[in-house]
Amino acid sequence: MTPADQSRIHHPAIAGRVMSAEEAAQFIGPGDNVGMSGFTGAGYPKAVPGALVRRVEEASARGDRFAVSVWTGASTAPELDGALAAVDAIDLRMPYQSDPVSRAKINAGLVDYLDLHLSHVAQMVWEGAFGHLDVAVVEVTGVTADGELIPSSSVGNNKTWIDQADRVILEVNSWQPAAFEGMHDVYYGTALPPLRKPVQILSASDRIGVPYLHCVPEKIVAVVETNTPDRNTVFKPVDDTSQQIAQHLLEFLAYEVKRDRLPASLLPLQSGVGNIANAVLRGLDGGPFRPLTAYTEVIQDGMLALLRSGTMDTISATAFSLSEEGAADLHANIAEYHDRIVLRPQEISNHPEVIRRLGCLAMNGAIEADIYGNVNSTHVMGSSIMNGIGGSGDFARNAYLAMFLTPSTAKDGAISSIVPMVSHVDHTEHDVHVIITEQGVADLRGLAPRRRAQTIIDHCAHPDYRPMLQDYFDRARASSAGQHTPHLIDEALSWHARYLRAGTMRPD
Ligand code: 0RQ
Repeated sequence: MTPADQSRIHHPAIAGRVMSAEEAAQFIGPGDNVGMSGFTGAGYPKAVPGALVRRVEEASARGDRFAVSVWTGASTAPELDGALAAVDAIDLRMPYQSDPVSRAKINAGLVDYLDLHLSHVAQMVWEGAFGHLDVAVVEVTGVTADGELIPSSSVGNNKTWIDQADRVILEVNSWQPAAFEGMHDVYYGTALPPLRKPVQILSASDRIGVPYLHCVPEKIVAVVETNTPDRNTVFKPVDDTSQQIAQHLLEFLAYEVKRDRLPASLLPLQSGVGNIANAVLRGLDGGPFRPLTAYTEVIQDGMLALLRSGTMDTISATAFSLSEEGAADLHANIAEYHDRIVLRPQEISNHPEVIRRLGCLAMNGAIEADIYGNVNSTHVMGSSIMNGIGGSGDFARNAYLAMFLTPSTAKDGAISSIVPMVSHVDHTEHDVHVIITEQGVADLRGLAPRRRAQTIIDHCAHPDYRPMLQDYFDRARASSAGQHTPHLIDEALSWHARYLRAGTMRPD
């Protein structure tokens, strides 16, 4: 617990509600809808979820079931998602998760999961689509003397949780830098139609809100002090495949600049998280495109490095997702970063209107793509969820250029990521402009379906699978009933069926 003289809570009435996590967890009851902070492992509550797990275990020892619905910004950490899922304390989870324990429970049919566009969540909660929010559990960096809440390393849906919940539990985490104050931009001008007004963001650096979350002090039933790091994002070393994908993307962007289809400083970047995104960001550092900006969801290490080197000017996002070294760099050099980073609520960081206006260049991962350009980002073999659509749909559907990046094979080559027909569709052929694998780039703009198919087979498929895809496409063209998007419908998903049966899509 933070010593009193270093307390981050400067409002006397709110300071009077400091208590243990165990006491705070008593404000959460079975069947409650609980809105928790947290986005890609940043700014999630660190103490109350563990105390809730202990309550659930006690209830279970008495033979009682204790489960809640957990609503967040996006993914959290093992001590929240994993720990609650492990004791079967989650009835319904939304809008995004990436935890292995939680994933297993969802895929076993034990947890209902709503996999939502992240920009949609707040408005659906405001309109009451998921019922009433009982409790908010929100990590903040501090509380000002006026009772304003200084947000933490993610904003996510916190404004909505605090506004909508009957009861608010705060976790005040003194591990987060006090100097975060002033970095956030919380926009309170949102409304449901027909009262909605334009969101006046004309560049990534624009601030249209206030740096604090508002909450009437009477709603704050408990405050728990913590001093606990965010989950560290562990990056695998950039491998050859990621590097090749990054290289193809950078060459493609250079070509677009050369053709005067993009400005030399590009357009605001949106980047998903992970190994490939990291390789792309690294490749941009010190390169010819500058000064870059980002209008994105998540700031990972590679983006901080771009700010530090001066390659990038400003980043607008809703959360950090940093490694231990990245967080140490942010904390040590916060003064330098402070005015060049804006963290916003996710309904604004992912707002379709703003993404379309700014002309974002969206770069997201894919599980598989089909020869006509439909992309599956979420499901393995049609039925099992991996993570969720997250913000990829918000950006892809509205981006100036929607690019999807994936290795051409998965599971040591047993699976081709390019298939005749995706087993699940997240991004339709209408929303996908460019597909990039380590084999090359398929620029689908201006191509009718049959030309798209040939381009994807030629440029993106792995050589081991290219002849199989060509054979499928040739036979479909020869015998399909319709020649606009030729398919052999009874064979289209046979590759997936074969993997499920034989453990490989490869021919005998
Ligand atoms: O599984 O670890 O069990 O082997 O999928 O694949 O190659 O490590 O790639 O971590 O970049 O994830 C689409 C899932 C890619 C991610 C996806 C298996 C593969 C591995 C992960 P294992 P990789 P990545 C910003 C935007 C949606 C959300 C989004 C994602 C695992 O990018 O969740 O974009 N995107 N958000 O083996 C079967 C295939 C497969 C496959 C990969 N074809 N068939 N399994 N895998 N391809 C962030 C937010 O919105 C919060």
